[in-house]
Amino acid sequence: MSERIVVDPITRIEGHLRVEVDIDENGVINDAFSSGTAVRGLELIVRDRDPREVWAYVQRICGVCTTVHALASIRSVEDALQIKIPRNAHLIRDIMNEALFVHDHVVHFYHLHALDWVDVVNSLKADPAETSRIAQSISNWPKSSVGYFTDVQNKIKKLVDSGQLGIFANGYWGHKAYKLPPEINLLAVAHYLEALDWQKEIVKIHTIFGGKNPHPNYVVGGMATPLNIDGENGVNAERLYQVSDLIDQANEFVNQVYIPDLLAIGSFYKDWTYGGGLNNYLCYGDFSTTDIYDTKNYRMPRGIILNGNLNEIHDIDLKDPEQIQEFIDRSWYTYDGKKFEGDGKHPFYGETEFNYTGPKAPYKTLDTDKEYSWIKAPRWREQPMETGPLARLMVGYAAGKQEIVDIVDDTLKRLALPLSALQSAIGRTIARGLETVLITDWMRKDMDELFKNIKLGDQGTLNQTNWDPENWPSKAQGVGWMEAPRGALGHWIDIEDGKTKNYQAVVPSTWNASPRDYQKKLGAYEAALKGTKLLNKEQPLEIMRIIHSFDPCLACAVHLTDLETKNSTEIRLG
Ligand code: NFE
Ligand code: MG
Repeated sequence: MSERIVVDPITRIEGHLRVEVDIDENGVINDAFSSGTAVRGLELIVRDRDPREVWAYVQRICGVCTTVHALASIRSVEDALQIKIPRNAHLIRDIMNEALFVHDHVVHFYHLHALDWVDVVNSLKADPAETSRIAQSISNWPKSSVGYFTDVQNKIKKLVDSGQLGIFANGYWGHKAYKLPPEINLLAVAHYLEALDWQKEIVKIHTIFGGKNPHPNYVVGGMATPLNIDGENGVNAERLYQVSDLIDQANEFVNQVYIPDLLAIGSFYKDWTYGGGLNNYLCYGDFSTTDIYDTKNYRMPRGIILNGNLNEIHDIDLKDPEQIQEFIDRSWYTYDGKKFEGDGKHPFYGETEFNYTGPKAPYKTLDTDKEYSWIKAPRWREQPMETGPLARLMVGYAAGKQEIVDIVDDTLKRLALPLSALQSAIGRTIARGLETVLITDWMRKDMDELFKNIKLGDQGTLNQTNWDPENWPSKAQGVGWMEAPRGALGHWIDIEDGKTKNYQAVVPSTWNASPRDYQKKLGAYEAALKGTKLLNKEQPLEIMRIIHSFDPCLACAVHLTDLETKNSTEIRLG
């Protein structure tokens, strides 16, 4: 006997995700279905446009990863037209992406994920003096006095007494799966509030280099950043030092608040080993110390790991039609107006043709034996893949990248855990924290190099050779790849007679949230849910923990919302 549990929408994510699971009589999940319930058609909107302006449209795929689609887009055009960018532009692009990662990961940890592990209401039972003692024992962060934590606790008490929890509403407070002592809960809630303040500062790096945030300015051939070191206008010395200070502040926050909290919380959940899943990891790699085409000199190495076998790293060719393909067997699309079993398309030949065959709203459950998602199923050589922080760390570890090996080994030693423990929801969350430490450090190094170049007299940020469509070949294809906070991101462009003929984005959350394929191989979320026991099916906290550990972004995954689709916010028990 199995019972269907539906969570729709999954909250504290970007966009609309629905999860349906079947549980057995013991509450263990024996099957799972991940469904994107909104559709975007941005790939259609850019057709026939000038390839050089596509970035500004596709950047609107998402308001969370606010820069990555612009960057992947201009990289695809530069690849097609063989445009090389100046060193300063490469550095500025990387600093902006690094700033995004740090912002995104901190916001994910505190605001989108922590409350799956932290019981806000339980923090009222804490002794603020003990919280203060713990805080000072794990970090030098100055805000750690008894008075400070007492004030935070009083704020929460007022919220709870008013019956209106505001930003903390709708949590499963008191659920048996919460394991933290009240003092650690109070510490985490205090930092939840501090991180809200902190996050609005770091994005100023984007406003300085890219004019605004969200959605800063990019340009094919470099960056639209007017470096003018001694000038009154443009990005002058004062502005550059502002970026430099923000980088130092990010470094402090990550190392003195985020990481100590992560390890303190993680140490209480070491035996919560659910949520591993596929053990297939995909990383395109990024953060090159030279340029993006030099894939051997990535700080985040490129590669694929299959079935958790760290002894073998498979290479990826994004242009090989046999490797990356999107399948639509279980998704609401057609290819060439039809559906063929097992017909995958490489993104250069990809199509975005909608074909909704699901139930009419309101419905109780999706017809999960047939098509059930607006998300396609990307596969690498027909294998489903997990992408994102855990995948990057696994590939980097397997590749023997020293700084990755060191931080992973050191952390596992501190937590007294084996490497295999990382293959879990909590492991994914730890991996995200560890890469944030590395990336914050790279951001400092990249900024130092930018300063050095400028001091040597190099203020160039743009290369406009080959900018005139008159000089372009009549046909050209290019791919822009990168690592985005949630994983491997690729944009494929097909240019004909100076216009965009076809455009496809295959996005991290498309990989992770993918439905089954024709071989019935589950997507990463689906696989990660299987085998997990729900302590209370009315409050499926375990589903939130596992799905949130991937940091889903459904806006990205399905790339305009279908105004016909109304989503309800309740959890439906089928
Ligand atoms: Ni909308 Fe995104 C990231 C991209 S999602 S957040 O990171 O690309 O998968
Ligand atoms: Mg797509």
